[in-house]
Amino acid sequence: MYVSRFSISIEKELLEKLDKLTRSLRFPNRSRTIRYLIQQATLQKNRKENKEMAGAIVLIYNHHQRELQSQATRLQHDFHPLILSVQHVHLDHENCLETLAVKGKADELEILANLLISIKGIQYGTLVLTGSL
Ligand code: NI
Repeated sequence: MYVSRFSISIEKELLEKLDKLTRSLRFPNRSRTIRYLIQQATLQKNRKENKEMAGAIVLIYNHHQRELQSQATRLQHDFHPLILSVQHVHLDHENCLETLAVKGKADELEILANLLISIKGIQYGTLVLTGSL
């Protein structure tokens, strides 16, 4: 990948903030932090503009909860075009961790995630959108 160099002018306070951020993110240099900030801003913009995105829905639940698994499976079938894969891990005797790799319009992914997360008995759920396509 071709890398460009450029110089920027910013206030001293802002530069201190950039360095503080670089340290707290444990990035090796300012360039890495600026690259990260551009990626985050682009991600937010793409999400707002309902672009095609990829990511994961992560759920934790107790599999003894009645109806939960059949409800979750029904929903996953209803939204099957958005779901690329499902990984189910038995965390311990009761708890399961399910990770759905998803791809689709940001709004649709959000609807699917919220429907899954709001199923009675889901202890934890989150949607992570990492890239746009
Ligand atoms: Ni399980």
